[in-house]
Amino acid sequence: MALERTFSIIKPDATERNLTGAVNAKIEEAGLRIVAQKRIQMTRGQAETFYAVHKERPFFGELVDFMISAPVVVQVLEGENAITKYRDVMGATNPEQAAEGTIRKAFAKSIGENSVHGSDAAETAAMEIAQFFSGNEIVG
Ligand code: RTP
Ligand code: MG
Repeated sequence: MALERTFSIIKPDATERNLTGAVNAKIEEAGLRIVAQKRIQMTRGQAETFYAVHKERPFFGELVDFMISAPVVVQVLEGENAITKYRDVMGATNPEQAAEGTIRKAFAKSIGENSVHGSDAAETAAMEIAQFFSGNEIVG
């Protein structure tokens, strides 16, 4: 299979606890390559756009408030089957259901403050990457 790219966010609960390197170690151990990365303070507008698919959900306001509560690290990850592979490495949304060895099992605090985001499909990966990175910032 050809190389694929996915979009990742190391969320505020993880950056606040200085876990950026620990999360990146799990990403790299899984065979994914970090081909773009920057630490940013998301604006409310950026967070609302990013999670627009969830805007009717009861947790939307809480989710946006959380995503702007501290800096995040946005990333592009590259590898074979990167989208599915990263979802596997992340573990289930709710850390209580996340498998042993996954990022969320190791680090997530709750279903809301769950340490990482990863794209769920090729189309969303392309959209999410384009929201935060220009082409010349990604070096594969
Ligand atoms: P993500 O989009 O962040 O990678 O997470 P996901 O696919 O595993 O989960 P999704 O259903 O897309 O939910 C997006 C994020 O919203 C927060 N959430 N809070 N309080 C709640 O019940 C609740 N449910 C979801 C989480 O931060 C989740 O990652
Ligand atoms: Mg999702």
